[in-house]
Order: sequence, then structure tokens, then C-alpha cells
Amino acid sequence: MSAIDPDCGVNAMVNYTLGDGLARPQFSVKPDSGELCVSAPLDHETTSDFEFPVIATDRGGLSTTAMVKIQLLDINDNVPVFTVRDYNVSLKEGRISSNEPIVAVSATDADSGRFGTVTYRIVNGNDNDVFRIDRSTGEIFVTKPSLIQANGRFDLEVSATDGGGLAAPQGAMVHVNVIPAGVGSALFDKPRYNFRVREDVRSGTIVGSLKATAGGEFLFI
Ligand SMILES: [Ca+2]
Ligand SMILES: [Ca+2]
Ligand SMILES: [Ca+2]
Repeated sequence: MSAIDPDCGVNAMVNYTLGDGLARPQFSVKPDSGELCVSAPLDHETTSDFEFPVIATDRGGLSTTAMVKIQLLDINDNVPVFTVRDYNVSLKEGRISSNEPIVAVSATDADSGRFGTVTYRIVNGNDNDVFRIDRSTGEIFVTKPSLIQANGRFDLEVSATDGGGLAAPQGAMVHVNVIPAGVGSALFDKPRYNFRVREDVRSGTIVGSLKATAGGEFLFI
């Protein structure tokens, strides 16, 4: 940055200072050259844009102000992390659909764009391809209901990888138990419920209801 002073001699010496507007001192300006420098660690995930004035003052006390805007470019410095690492699923023999997901795993990644986009894979425990996972939603489906036996148990390990190739250091485990038909055990009618609620509702407002069945009876929770 350079403020051109048409005067010659001592009055032409210019001094640069930062104006107000920078909440934290991540940047500094060299008083004599006007070079802007990084003076503290930057983090796109905390603040991605900075805007602040720089003031150039000459020896005669005259000053001008320029606004500086700095945009931080995102790099892939966060790995995906599973919000829950262990999932327990009960399947009832004879009531397994291949269209409805039995569970949805979820990992988050603080980066933006493809660096924060998570892809899921079953990396262990899926012998005979009994299950499949939706790579982008994390929903797990039974592809071969006929291969699910009563009293069976499956332990699936799921990995999460972002669009830059960074993997979650620890995968998620999905424990699937198969219950014989006729044995009572509470089963939710959906693996995931999505509700929307206005931020200004009063406490006590019903957001939605969940439903689980046990031995043919309906339980409302
Ligand atoms: Ca960061
Ligand atoms: Ca980042
Ligand atoms: Ca990432």
C-alpha cells in the first residue's frame, strides 16, 4: 500500500497506522513502508473476512484513509468427526424393508466447500454385501433382507472422508441386532426425525412426536 504525496522534502515522509475496526490484531502495518503483515494465527473457520481502515499521515499532519478488505481462503485443515461413534439398531425378522434406511450415521467437518463435504463408506463387517450406505447422506440400508437371520448380529464399521481426502481418525460402529418375530422390543418407525421450529416459540410448545412400536402396540413418547 502506498500513499503518494506530491510534496517533496521532509513533508513527503509518510507514516502508516491501522485505524479502528480490527477486533483482534491479526494484521499490522509497517509504519514506514505501508506493508501489511500477518501478526497472529489466522483461522478461516473463526473469521473469514476482515475489513479495516489504514491511515497515512505525512509529516505536515495531513492524512488520508484507505479501507482494506482481506478474505481468507479456506484450506483443508479439519478432519471429519463422527458426532456419535456407536449406533445400536434393532431389526425385527420378517419386517425388514430394503427401501427404508435402518440408521443414518453423521460426521461433521468444519471446512467449507468440498473440503467440508463428507463421504461415507462401510469398511468392515459387511460380508456378502448385506448392507449398503448412501455415500452422501450416511443412511444405511439392508440390500439383502433374506440374508438377515433371527438372533443375528452385524457390526459395521463406517469411515468418513472429506473431499480433500482427509479421513475421520476414528470410524463409527453400527451394531445391528436381529430380533426374532414376535419378541417385543421398542422400534422407532423412522431412523431419523426432522422437525422445524420457529426460534420464538414458547417453552412447552410441541415440536413433533416420535413413535415406536413394541409387539404390535403403539407407544407414544
Ligand atoms: Ca482453520
Ligand atoms: Ca479450513
Ligand atoms: Ca476437511
